[in-house]
Amino acid sequence: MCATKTSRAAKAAPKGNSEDYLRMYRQMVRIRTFEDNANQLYLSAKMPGLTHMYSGEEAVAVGICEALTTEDKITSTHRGHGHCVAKGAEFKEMFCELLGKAEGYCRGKGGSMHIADTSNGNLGANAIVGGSMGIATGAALTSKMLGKQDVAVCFFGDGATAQGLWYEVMNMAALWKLPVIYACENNGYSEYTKTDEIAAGSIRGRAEAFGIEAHQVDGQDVLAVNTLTEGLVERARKGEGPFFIELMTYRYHGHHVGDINREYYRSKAEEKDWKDNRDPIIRFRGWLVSQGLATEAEIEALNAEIEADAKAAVEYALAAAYPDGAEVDLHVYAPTDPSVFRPGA
Ligand SMILES: Cc1ncc(C[n+]2csc(CCOP(=O)(O)OP(=O)(O)O)c2C)c(N)n1
Ligand SMILES: [Mg+2]
Repeated sequence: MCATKTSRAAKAAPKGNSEDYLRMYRQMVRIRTFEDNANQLYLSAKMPGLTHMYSGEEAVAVGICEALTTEDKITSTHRGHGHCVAKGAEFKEMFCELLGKAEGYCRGKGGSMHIADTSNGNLGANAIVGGSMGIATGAALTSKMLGKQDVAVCFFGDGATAQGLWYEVMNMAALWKLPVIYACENNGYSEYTKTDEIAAGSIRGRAEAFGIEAHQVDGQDVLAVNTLTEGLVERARKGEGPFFIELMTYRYHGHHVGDINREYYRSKAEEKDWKDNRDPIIRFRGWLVSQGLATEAEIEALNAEIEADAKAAVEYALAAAYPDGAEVDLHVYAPTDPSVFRPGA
């Protein structure tokens, strides 16, 4: 089951009913379940290449994407499965993409680090750290030039703030008041290095230097993330953007699935503390039950249903066909007809 798709009209209904909360829980569990199954595929040597797990950061993607409509755009990172699921993607097409199968979102030619789902406004993951900053800013410029009210959210990590591109696009976005939200997932690490050891000053301060309103939020609290983002998205639609959000979060796995011996750069005690005391799914599950919005039995049933969906999608993807070798160049290069780049031409 995927999240209910929302048009802008439907989104006008205020948040706060049990359906919204349960959908957020479902989406976070779908991300965690997807990642657990993807990790298994890697460990059993059924998936080509490496992949970067989003487990632990679910409240960031879900809290933000739940504030967006299908027409709003996102750009994603090398750790992009969570963004893709949260923006409305289906397990089957995602697993097919990870396995290089023809029914994948990019016909198996993108893989984990380039997965895109333009039908849901996901302009794609990017293996180039910070590479999607220009794309999101361009999407926001397009929205403004076409007189639309679509917002673009740019997901990136703390390490990506070292990229010069961010400073170029923030300057442009601030000058032209573009409807873009820069969402920095600060998980404390850039590959195997603590961010504190490589980043001078505060990350928020860098956005503020361009006159951009900057916020920090607990990225393990889906409701806090969602409430903040809802407000900023509405203001961005009115031309009050751009905005910056620093989301304090943590990745549970290594930098990538092959990074299993991590003690030389972070302790097991630190990992345990985040998992035991700040897990976004456990926290939200407890809140749902305490508010009488779901029983433990209903939550267990939902978890089991999602697990079954994932297993079925994995089986489907494993059996699915690879793209035809004759199509190796198809859908890889941009169209050469320049008129496709001119709106209205
Ligand atoms: C331009 C570029 N430089 C370096 C790399 C190698 N690299 C891949 S991920 C990564 C760290 C990214 O850290 P962060 O932005 O914090 O994201 P996280 O992995 O923590 O989600 C680096 C340096 C790359 N892929 N692209
Ligand atoms: Mg990081």
